[in-house]
Amino acid sequence: VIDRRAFLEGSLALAAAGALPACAGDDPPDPTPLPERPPIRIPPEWSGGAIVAETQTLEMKPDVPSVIWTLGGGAPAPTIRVRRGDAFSARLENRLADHTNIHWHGLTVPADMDGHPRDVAHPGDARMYTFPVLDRAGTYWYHPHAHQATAKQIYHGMAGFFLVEDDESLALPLPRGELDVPLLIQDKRFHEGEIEYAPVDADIAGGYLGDTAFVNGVPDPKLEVEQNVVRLRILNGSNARAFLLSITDGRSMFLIGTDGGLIDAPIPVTTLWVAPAERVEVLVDFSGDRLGTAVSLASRAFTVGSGGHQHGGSGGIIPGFVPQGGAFELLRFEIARPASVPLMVPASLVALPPIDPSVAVRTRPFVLEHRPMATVGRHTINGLVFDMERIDEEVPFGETEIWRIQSTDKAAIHPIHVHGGRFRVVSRTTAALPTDRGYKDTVLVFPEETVEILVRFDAYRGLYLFHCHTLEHEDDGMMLNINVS
Ligand SMILES: [Cu+2]
Repeated sequence: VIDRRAFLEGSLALAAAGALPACAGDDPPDPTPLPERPPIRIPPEWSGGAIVAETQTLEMKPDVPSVIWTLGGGAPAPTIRVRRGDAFSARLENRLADHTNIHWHGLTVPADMDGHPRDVAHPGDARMYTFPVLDRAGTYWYHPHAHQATAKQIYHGMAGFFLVEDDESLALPLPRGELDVPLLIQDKRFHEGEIEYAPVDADIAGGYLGDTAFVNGVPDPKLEVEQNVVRLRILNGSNARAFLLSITDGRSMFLIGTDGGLIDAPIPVTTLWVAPAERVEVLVDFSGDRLGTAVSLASRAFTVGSGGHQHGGSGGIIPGFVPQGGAFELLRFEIARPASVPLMVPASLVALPPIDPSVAVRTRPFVLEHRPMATVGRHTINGLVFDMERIDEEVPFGETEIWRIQSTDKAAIHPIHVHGGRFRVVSRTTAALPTDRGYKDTVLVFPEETVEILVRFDAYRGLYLFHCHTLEHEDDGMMLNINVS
């Protein structure tokens, strides 16, 4: 049985930390200033061309220089913004001392452009990527996918947004410009001022968890907002940590998009799961907030599973360790100015085809297993540990299938990602999530849960991947080769 309780203590702790808005009334606002927060960074935009992978020294905490690994010179990497139908190209130059590549997460690209771990740029080499942008308007992302190096490279900073717009999305009365905010959330662990990535055996079980939440590379930042509706494009770029998002005063967020773009109509929610690699787009309405007040985006405390190992890891001996399910305050919104052009939450968005499992021609089973006693590959799919040269599933081009993903793990979550396109969620053995409504490329599978998804490859043939996006699980071999033929 899954226990998804969200504990009140999480919200109360945040209230005590000053995250709740000042009381409304006739009196002037409380003159006690809020504790100062660094402003959030918005990554520069980029539409293709040369991109360099290299290390840089940046202040990840104020006045604390850290060596980070960058794609395009920052963390997050530059935000790619393109139109559907555009031709995209990028030339990756690898100045790292490690092999690397780029996976265009969620995008439908030819197999040899997808960043399969057999296709890497070695140190000093370059690699060319070119593909047409076929996918719906949405919030996608890009990151390395090199063999047994994905976790380390994303953790050290190599990740950025890939935003697609189309005529339909641009015709909607949605917030734009400064009111359309990409938020890359990642937890990291510090050791003597350096971002530390040093997983021990125990970290492989539940994944590598951090003690500090960064939003766009800034710990505990603030974002000044208008008294208006704001669009947040939230990407969980953490290696292993899931977030249960909420606004600290309990107000609704309006879910408008999932991994694969907009849904049909906004869904009001007070909490929202976002597992590693998942994206959610929400509207938050600040139009009724008083100037000078503040409210925060937070992750509520939660528990999942019965096995307990997600609470362990090397954190058991690290002061300040925050287990899976620990509460975080993520981003403080400071209400700074009146609305420029007042917006509303729209009543409807775009046409969304129904989910019709009756069109599936077969069901393909995948069993996720955690084998704590194994010496190699403690996480398996269908009993297999990833082998780059072995084809595990032959999937016919253009045929719709149900993939039944069954987790036998009693403790850890597994966010399962399919390369090469998008899918729909047919069912799950726990209560449906609001994000199950939209197009997905990564689905959160809770401990001991079975999730069915509807999959079809109809753009390209070739070798794609099916894997867990808890990155320590992926590097441990929780990944299969899917050949579309
Ligand atoms: Cu996993």
